[in-house]
Amino acid sequence: MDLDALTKRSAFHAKPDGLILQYGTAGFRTKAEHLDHVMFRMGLLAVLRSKQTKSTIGVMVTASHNPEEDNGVKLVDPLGEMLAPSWEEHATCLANAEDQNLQSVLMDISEKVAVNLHQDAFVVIGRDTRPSSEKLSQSVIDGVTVLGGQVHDYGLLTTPQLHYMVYCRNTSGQYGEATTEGYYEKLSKAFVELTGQAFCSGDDHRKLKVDCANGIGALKLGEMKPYFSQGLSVQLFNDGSGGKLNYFCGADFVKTHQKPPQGIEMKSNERCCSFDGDADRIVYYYQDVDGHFHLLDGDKIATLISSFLKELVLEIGESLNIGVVQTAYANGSSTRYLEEVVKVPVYCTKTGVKHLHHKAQEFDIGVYFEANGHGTVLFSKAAETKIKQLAKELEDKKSKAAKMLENVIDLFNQATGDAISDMLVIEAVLALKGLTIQQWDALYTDLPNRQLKVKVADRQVISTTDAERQVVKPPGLQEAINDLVKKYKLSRAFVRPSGTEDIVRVYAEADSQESADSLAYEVSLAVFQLAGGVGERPQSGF
Ligand code: 16G
Ligand code: MG
Repeated sequence: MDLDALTKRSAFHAKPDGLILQYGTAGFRTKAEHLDHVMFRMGLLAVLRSKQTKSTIGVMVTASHNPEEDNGVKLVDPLGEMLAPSWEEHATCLANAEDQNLQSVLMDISEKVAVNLHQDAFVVIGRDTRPSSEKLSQSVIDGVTVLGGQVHDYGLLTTPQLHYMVYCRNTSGQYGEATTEGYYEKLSKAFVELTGQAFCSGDDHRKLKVDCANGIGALKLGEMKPYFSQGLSVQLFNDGSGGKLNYFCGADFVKTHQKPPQGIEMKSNERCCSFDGDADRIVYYYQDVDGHFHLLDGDKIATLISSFLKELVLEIGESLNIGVVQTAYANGSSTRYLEEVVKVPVYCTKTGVKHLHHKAQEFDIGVYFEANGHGTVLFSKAAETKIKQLAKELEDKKSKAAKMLENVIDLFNQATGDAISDMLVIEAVLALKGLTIQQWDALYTDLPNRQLKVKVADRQVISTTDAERQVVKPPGLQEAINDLVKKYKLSRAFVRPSGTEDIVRVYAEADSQESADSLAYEVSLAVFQLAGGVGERPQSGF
């Protein structure tokens, strides 16, 4: 390690005085103008991680669904997974080190994790379409190269595409070819093969309108379209040519406001979906003939996909266990439907993909989705081998189902939730089962719910347990929530400190929208009073 070079280079990426940032649920995230030094340092850290794991590491520059002025960075581990939790601490230490201590903090980390500094390092980089992303990714490259690491800069990519590249590179191409064409070909081939079995009544079934949040999804889905045009015709909206990123559009906007994005022409009963700014989330929706908006979120997606997988598993007659993983935000009706109708075990973890992903790895087939539309399906190696073997056998019902499962394995981005790959799976399932979006929506009815935010002086005064469903601190808050919940029918409420914003989130559901709104409001007040609320008191009425 050339420490002189490091000192010289880091002077170009000075840390602003007094700025403290935390590697949160999905990496660092804040206003773009505060991130240059963090990018440089994450380049350094990626080199250490690469040396330690003797693998290619990914660095993604994006702030996902957050406003265009924000940016962020996260590291991708060798199998396309989120950075290991113990390294999140190293990331935070390194990002917050004062300039004059940078060297020693870096050496400290190398010692702690026992990095062989002579090992080669390889880092791949991707970025979203934010105006600040190009320059920030240059700072990452600067960090990698100053420590002698090799870089491949993919330029513009969706977050899941970068995860895919990392996974491909660390499995010597077995998972797929580590190029965008490789990604397009792998997914499209599986999609076209899978839907080839579907009976398609009329062209309408093959049409889908996609709101791309004015983000990277537009570019990449646009490139990919011709690869699967046989099976599906997509029409892109909010493609970045006019509007602003994530502004009144995208999956997060649609989910939180429960209304259609701007910039999309919706006719009644037409199937539409929205990606978020880096294309790792997706939600579906339609407007009925009376003009009512219907949202089909991550829970509805998990339900559709689990039922389909369960049927195929029964068909092949192998004892593969399926588990569904959700978070506390999952609508109570979805959990009930999964357990009672689909008859699959459901588990709840803390918010954040890494927690769901980890739990889903315990099953032969692990389906995980957050209500916000982030999720995928993981197949264990053993399940995959069994399925592939069966698919090779003589043509019969069993091998046909196995062949379909094989396509599903190829279609899902096994590294992480992916809006493009989820979209293709959903479209395939709808086509194969001959379901309209209305029929899918009618599988169960969501309990009315409401999410609110409360500002407090320090959100860390709240700590939770039981996958964030119970508060342990501050004293008295859980008791207050319990008392409020008792006042309403079919009700449930929880609060948790956000991992990405300086606020506390409140969730409530109940038998009517009025009750859900009123419960959410009352719980917000309790948080405000018992957890050090600041600014204006929560208001009722929405
Ligand atoms: C991040 C997470 C997402 C989670 C959200 C919660 C990843 C890749 N993304 O966007 O899964 O739902 O944070 O945000 O893990 P919150 O803590 O502010 O509610
Ligand atoms: Mg995202």
